[in-house]
Amino acid sequence: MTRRLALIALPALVVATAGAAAQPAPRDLTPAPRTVEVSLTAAPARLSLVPGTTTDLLAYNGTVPGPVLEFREGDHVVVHFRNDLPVMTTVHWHGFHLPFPSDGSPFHPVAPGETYDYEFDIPPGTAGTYWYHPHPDHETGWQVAHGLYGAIVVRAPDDPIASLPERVLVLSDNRLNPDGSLDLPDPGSHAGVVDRENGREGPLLLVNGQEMPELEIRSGEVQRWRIVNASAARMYRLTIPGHPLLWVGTDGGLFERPVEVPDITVAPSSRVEVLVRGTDAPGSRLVVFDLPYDRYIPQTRRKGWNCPRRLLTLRYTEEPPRRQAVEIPATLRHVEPIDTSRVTATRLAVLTQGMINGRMMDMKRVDVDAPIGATEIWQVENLVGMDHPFHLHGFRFQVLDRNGVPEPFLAWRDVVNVPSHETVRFVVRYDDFPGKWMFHCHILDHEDHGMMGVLQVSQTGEK
Ligand SMILES: [Cu+2]
Repeated sequence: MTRRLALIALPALVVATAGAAAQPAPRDLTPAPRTVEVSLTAAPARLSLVPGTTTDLLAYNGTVPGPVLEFREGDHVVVHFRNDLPVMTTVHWHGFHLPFPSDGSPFHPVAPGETYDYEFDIPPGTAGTYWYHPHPDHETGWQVAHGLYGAIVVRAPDDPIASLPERVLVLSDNRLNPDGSLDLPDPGSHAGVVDRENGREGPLLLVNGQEMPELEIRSGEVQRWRIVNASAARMYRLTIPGHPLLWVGTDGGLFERPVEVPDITVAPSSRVEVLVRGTDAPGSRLVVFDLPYDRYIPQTRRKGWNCPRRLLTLRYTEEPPRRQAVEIPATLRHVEPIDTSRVTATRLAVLTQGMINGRMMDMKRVDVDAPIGATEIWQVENLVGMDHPFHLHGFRFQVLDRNGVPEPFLAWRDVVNVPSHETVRFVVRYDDFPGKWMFHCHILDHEDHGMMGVLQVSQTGEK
């Protein structure tokens, strides 16, 4: 409560409109080749999320979402972070394989007024869509609800669809009071309990910080959409009526082959890449929807969960259709399977409401100890009546099977949704970077209330 009062007492420094397009990257501070050096500041900001009102938020470099950061495989990255918030924070580089001190986990908090340099290399083969957000102990949901999140694009030198026009779409949702302030109920109230159980959701759906933005497409064009689910708890099921989606990638980049789907589910914190083919006539418009997805226990299902929600308008330009058909390569890249013959342990993570393996998070405890270089299987079992998206820090993984059904194609992931009463197995190799790596439910309210554990990866013989 004191934290909230302190925040309101601060002057809101920026009054601006959150932008529809993705925010441009900050200036690169170094001329050095293959090095990206940027400044990132988290600070209070007064922005307009809904026309006619303003909301006191927290923002990276003054915008919600924060700037899109762009790196290339092989880059060395330095982010000079400054915490101008009235509260402790961190910046977690979601999905990145990097040294432990740069993970931005609760083990490396940054106090108000302090700075912290995050420094890491972008490994070859990791081109994809990632994102950054705070990860302080117990406060992640509160800080993300205030606007602290941003997308990252990592590019490969040999991307076979690099020539397609591209959009970065950061999805988030929120709940505002009539005066524009954030609706954050008292944790002890009924609404607070429902938020804690469900994960906080709201009816205000934002794409790059804007409600129902209009995106342009030219008839005959194929666009590449990189979609980030930055919501605390909302599961999106995207569909473009009359337009099948060509699903080409997930958290860690492209698949080997595109997969055609009528709609696509994006769990909290995960990312997808889809190709959208503009098959309608010039000048036409249509609405892109978020379809219902039942991830809830019946007692706390939010009202209206079973109604499709409008997400954005796709507007065809008046230009004549592109005459030349756009060819999508049948093979996008080679995805090397992790060698399961080298597996030395299977880790069991049993998910119940608010707990993993019957325990709540304790920063002083190590839940799983593994040697560096080990290949392991994680078996994640969800014993309860709602979905839990499971995220592992530091190491990307490949899903092997779901309820014993082999995964139909290889994909690099760092989060996998584990539906109610289902079991997912994935394989992971801890190929570098000793440290303490979090694994947790990415419904932020669940994570903040302790649905998290610590994987310690050690040099052999080190403890
Ligand atoms: Cu959960």
